[in-house]
Amino acid sequence: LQFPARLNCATELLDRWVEREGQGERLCMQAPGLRWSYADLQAQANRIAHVLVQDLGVQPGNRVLLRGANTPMLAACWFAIMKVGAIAVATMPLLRAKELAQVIDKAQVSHALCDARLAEELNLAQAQCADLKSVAHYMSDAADGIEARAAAKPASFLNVDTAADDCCIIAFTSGTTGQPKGTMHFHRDVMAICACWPPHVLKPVAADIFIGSPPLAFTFGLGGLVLFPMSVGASTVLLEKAAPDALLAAIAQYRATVCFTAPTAYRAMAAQVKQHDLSSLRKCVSAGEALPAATRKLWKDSTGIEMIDGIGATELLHIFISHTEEQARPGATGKPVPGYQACVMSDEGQVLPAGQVGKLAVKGPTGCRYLADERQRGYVMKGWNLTGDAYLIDADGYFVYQARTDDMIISGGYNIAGPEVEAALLAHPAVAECGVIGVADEERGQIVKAFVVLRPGHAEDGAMVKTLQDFVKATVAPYKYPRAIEFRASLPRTETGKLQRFKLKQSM
Ligand code: 3UK
Repeated sequence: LQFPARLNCATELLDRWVEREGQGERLCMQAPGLRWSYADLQAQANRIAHVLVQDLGVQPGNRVLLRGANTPMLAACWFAIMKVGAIAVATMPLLRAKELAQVIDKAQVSHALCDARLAEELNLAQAQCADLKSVAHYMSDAADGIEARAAAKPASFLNVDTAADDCCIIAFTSGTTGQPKGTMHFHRDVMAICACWPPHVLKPVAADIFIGSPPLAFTFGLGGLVLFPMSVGASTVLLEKAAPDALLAAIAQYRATVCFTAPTAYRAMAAQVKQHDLSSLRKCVSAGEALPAATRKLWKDSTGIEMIDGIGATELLHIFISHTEEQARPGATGKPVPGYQACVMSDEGQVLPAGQVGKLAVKGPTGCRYLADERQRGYVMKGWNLTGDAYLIDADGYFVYQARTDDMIISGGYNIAGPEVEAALLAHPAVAECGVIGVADEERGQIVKAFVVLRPGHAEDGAMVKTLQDFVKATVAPYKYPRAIEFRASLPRTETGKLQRFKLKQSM
């Protein structure tokens, strides 16, 4: 992949369609009650860029925090930040003041653009943060709100002439343990992810209508719901609320063709597809955590669609191992995305042969650059990014996910991957969701314990425990069966749909 030395991703993803391709009138973004063409988004981003420079004093290289649910205004603010050569620090809508303050301090955020409806926690954070000079609000009818200021500005803006390797994104990992880590990405990284996975795996076309649930502060959402559709001149639907039922209704309403969400959401949606017209849907992408074979099958049986699984990471910006629908192999994540290389390594850094479980190592046009964090040394070794996942490669070169390396369960001398036991449990019709962890045991070191959410109409009793244990023993090696099963009404998950195993462990 070659990029010119000077590159601004807003020029390539947004202005290009209006100025070079003469496609300004094409539909770009929709939300309830709103339809923006590429020209509309460009004009809005340009006006906000003027607000940033003239009213707020943002300079190239400044870090600008974004806070808001998925909306076209959030996307317009993101492009405005790119246009002025600043760095977008997008944050999850549910973050509280303390977490926002950590992000502001760590990333040395000087300015913030915030959905007025989420102002409170950021105000509390600002009171503790000396770096943060100004907070401006959008979705507000105040006279000093972003919309009012923007309306008074010209609709054209000359983008700052950034270098391809100027930083433009600081994305924070969710940080299940310890302080959240900021990862830096350049303008060329943004263009690199658009050039790798979409054309080789997703194969979107300009007529596609993208939709999904991941927040734009999660790079899965930024890529899937903004960058990828715009890289081919397609359109996107941005939903503030995208719980499974709302997402299904929106797919039908907007006649969406490409959906991005997490495995658990597909599982929940599969149970309700009958109530909705999903005939427009063409491609369904699953990422964030492993896609169990049972969930893939459930979705295929209920919609006829073969899902596209892909593993990505904030550190690598987007998906690096995946597969097309034709190459789908239940239980496997796929093969390295063209442009990326991947292998499985021993703890000593030796490349392991097929069939052996080890550490996933990835190399490609994007990679990890932690912002001032000593954990960089643990993540990147000799140019290989170590994602913290245990994988094996099967005889046909497919990468098969095992577990997060620190989640491997060691019981009676056996290594057991919790997700494999979860996948076995999820194949049982009574199981809605489950999570498997290792819990300390005097005799075996650890034992396998499953937390199970049952579908309505099933009894949480000893007979069900026995049924599920026997069911698992019938499909995986018997030593992996969950010796303990606890029923729960729900499981702890992050805003990105990931099971929080550490919370299950803490609850013991
Ligand atoms: C896990 C998966 C198995 C894996 C992400 C797509 O999830 C994303 O980024 P995060 O930084 O987490 C990274 C970690 O999540 N994971 C993600 N996808 C899969 N495990 N199968 C999968 N398909 O442990 C990985 O190391 O939150 C996903 C695009 C962009 C992203 N940032």
